[in-house]
Amino acid sequence: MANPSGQGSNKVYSFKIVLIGDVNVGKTTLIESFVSGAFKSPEPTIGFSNKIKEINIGGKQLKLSIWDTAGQERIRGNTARYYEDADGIALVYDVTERSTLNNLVNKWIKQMEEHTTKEKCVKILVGNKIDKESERVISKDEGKALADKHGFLFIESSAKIKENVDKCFKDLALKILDEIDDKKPKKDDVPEKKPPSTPQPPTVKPEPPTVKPEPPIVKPEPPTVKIEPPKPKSSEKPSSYSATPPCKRCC
Ligand SMILES: Nc1nc2c(ncn2[C@@H]2O[C@H](COP(=O)(O)OP(=O)(O)O)[C@@H](O)[C@H]2O)c(=O)[nH]1
Ligand SMILES: [Mg+2]
Repeated sequence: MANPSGQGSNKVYSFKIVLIGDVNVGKTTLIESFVSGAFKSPEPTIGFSNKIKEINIGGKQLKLSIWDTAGQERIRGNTARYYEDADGIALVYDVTERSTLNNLVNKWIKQMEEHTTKEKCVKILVGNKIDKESERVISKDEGKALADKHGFLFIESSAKIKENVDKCFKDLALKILDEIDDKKPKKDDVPEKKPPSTPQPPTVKPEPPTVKPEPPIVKPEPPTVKIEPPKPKSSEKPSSYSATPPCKRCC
């Protein structure tokens, strides 16, 4: 969820929004009123379901997948799946029933914190049924103080007379969009461009040549055999033999 799809102005942002709070506070009626615009007494929600509503905010196309549930008992076992990947959560109470606000504090907020998977999940506290002003037991200031304490957005609504119903979902969606924009690097966050540096000599050390030097080829010298004249035998008398042939005239 929260992933824009498409190009340029055709981008569609998909957000998952879940509603939590006690049975009978008006969650299903709020969704019906926002999605279809009609107020009707709905059947009590069994398990959980989701409705899709496409809206345009500030030129941005949003596809809201709004998840609805009955009381905590009904979503037990699927609780993690219900909260998983939620971009926004509406915590609803009935301004005429104190226990519904107490249960948000003691039960629903804890469960939400335990199961929310997205770090930047936006929450809005919704005090519903303000059309029953004469029966009101929770003041606007008390609701606002609780929202401020937890860092939630705050709104009071009436699903019956359709007061602040659209605003409730639009305020939530707008804040989710803000959070997405916060994640994008801002102009100031862009790291300065470094001037092109002068090319540095490579730091890689030249490897020694792997070729083993060949041993020098030694040319065998021709054998220096000395031819000595034959030695006269010691027993032999020196002869008058001469290598020179005898002269035919005088000898
Ligand atoms: N007077 C009044 N009744 C409401 C309002 N919202 C819901 N209801 C009624 O409260 C009852 C419970 O509403 P429902 O949406 O089923 O509550 P959920 O259990 O939280 O989903 C129904 O009878 C609704 O018609 C509201 O703003 N004002
Ligand atoms: Mg319901």
